[in-house]
Amino acid sequence: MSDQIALDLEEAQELGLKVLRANGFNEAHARSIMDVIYRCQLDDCHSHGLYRLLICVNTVRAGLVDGNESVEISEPSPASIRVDAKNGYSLLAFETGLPHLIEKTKKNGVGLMAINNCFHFSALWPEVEKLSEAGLAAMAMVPSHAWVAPSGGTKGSLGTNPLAFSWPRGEKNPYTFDFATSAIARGEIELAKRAGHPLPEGAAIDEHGKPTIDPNEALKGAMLTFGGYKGSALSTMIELMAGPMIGDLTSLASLEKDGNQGGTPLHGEVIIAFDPKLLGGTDTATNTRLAEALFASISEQGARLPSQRRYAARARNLEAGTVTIPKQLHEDILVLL
Ligand code: NDP
Ligand code: PYC
Repeated sequence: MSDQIALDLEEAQELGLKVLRANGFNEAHARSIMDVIYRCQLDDCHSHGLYRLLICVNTVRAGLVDGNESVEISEPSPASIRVDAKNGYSLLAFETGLPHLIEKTKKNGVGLMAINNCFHFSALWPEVEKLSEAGLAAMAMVPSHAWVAPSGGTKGSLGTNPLAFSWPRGEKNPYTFDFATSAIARGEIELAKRAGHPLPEGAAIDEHGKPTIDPNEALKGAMLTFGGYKGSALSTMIELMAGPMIGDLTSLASLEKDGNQGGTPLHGEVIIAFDPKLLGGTDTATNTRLAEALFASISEQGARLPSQRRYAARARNLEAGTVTIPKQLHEDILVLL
């Protein structure tokens, strides 16, 4: 018998909204959170899909995140906006700031949105993808909790620090990637623990600094960066850009503030958008041709573009009208109502 259950698309969204409302999130927060959780589940991004409801509820029940606070927008400079999430989840802040970021980027060629004081649990691709739907290129980055050892070290200094990038392609799906700078995301370790599966080699060390594939030992020890010192440096850049540069916390400070309560990380996020039409000069047709020739050169040799798996999963799930999750996760979600 299968240990998976298929949920109707509407049923999955309604279930998530009900859980969030029942646990003290107002309508605006619940909808902005569920929008991203649903998009992830639809694209089979399981570590940041319906599983995240458990984390959201855990964090609100611990009295950490505010599910009712409104956000506040200010304008530190002509090309930037700041959205204070006031200890709410980042997603309402992002949604509120998005039209302002698009407007500024289309006016100045470059625009920056700093989100401050936000609890953050979500994947970043839905955000950069929305900017590409508006014809813009974009990057987004966040710290998390200091679970990741720097290359050459054995203790957590860095977060799992995802970096997302998206490039608009007109009517086609954008070229988008979104990955943790740790070898795997923390969410993958949590899912491996729930499923009783081992981790891939090279993702984590135990509390004594020895390599481990046991998710329980990894959660007590430290995670490793992808690409050795290169991932370590990229991750450090993200700490600086989405931390002190926008007046917010590093992953070290976020973990310290949490004080072992097991809450979602609390810090800032930075999103930078670019308008290729304004920055690329007048020959837009050549620019588009060059970019498309690059994508074709990658695909034509059998390599895949990032997000290709996601877009295929989206098409498949939309066609079926369902998303599929483990039965145990479904039961754990129902308990939250
Ligand atoms: P993955 O390793 O699953 O994927 C990373 C990216 O690489 C995706 O865009 C993926 O596309 C692409 N990719 C994977 N395999 C290939 C391949 N063979 N060829 C070309 N491209 C490929 O992601 P992670 O586990 O590192 O991260 C998962 C999610 O976790 C991200 O969405 C991230 O934002 C989120 N996260 C959030 C954090 C937070 O603090 N908010 C912290 C850390 C992670 P595809 O999806 O199509 O496979
Ligand atoms: O999967 O590493 C992760 C993560 C951290 C915060 C949200 N997701």
